[in-house]
Amino acid sequence: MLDGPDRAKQIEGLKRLVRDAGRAGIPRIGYNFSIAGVWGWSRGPFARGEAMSIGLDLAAIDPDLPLPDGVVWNMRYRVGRPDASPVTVSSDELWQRLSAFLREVVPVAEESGVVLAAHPDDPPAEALRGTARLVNRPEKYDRLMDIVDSSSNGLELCLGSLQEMPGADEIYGHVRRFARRKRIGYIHFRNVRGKVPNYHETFVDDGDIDMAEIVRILRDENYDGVIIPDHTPEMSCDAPWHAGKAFALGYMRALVQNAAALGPSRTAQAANIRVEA
Ligand SMILES: [Mn+2]
Repeated sequence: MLDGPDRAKQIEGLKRLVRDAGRAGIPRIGYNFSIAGVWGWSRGPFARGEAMSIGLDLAAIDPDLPLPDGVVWNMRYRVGRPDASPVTVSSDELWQRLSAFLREVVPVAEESGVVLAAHPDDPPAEALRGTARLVNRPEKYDRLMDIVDSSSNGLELCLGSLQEMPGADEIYGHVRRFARRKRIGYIHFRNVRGKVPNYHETFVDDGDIDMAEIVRILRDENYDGVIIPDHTPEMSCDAPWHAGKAFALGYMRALVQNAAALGPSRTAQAANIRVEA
C-alpha cells in the first residue's frame, strides 16, 4: 500500500499467503486496501434503546489529522522518525498501487482456488488523514472488478459501508449488479442510518436498508455465498457484544430461511442492468 522499498518482498509474502490459504481449503480472503483504515468513528448511545453503537460525524473531527509516521491502518509497522513529513497519497496513486497488487496477486489466487474479497472504505469519506480513499462510491467497486476480470477478483460486500456512501441512489441496484456479476466473495450484513458525512450504525432491522429486500435480491440472483454479521450495536447485559451479534445472526437466519416466502422483490423493475461481457 505504501509502495516502499520492501514492496517486492511483501508481494511475494502475500502470494505465499494466498497459496497457503488455497492448500488449507480457505476459499476467500477479505482485505481492505486502505492506508488510513477504519478511523474517525465515535461511540455513543446511537442505536435503538440507546444501545451503544458507532457513528461518524465528519464535522466533529479533523479528517485531515496527519497519520503518525510509521503507522498504516491504525497499526505501527516501524518506529516513527521525529522529523518525517506526513504521508499523503492521491487517488490516482492509490488506484495505481491497487492495480499493481491485483495484477500480481489475482493470478495466484486463481491458481489457488481462492477469491480475494475487497472491503470498501469504512468510513467511505473522500479522503482521510491526507490519504485518498479507494472504494468510497458504489461505481468504484466496478472499477476495481474491471482491473482484473477474474472470478478471483471479488468483493467483501459490506452493505453498511455501501449504504453510507454519499449520493441519492439506492443500494439495491448496486447489490443486484454485483450479485449478477458473480463477484461477491461474501457479505457483511449490517445496517446504518444516514450517510457520509453523518451516520450511525443501527441494529440490523432498524436502519435505512430494507434487509428483506437485500435477501430477495440475493435469492433472485442465485447468490450462493456466505452472509455474515458485521459490527452490531451492543446490548445492555453482561455480554453486550455477543448479544448484539446473536440478535443479528437470528434475524439474518430468519430472513434466509424464509427467503422464498418474502414475496417478489420490490426493486426488480429497476433490475434491467447491463453487465459487460
Ligand atoms: Mn464491513
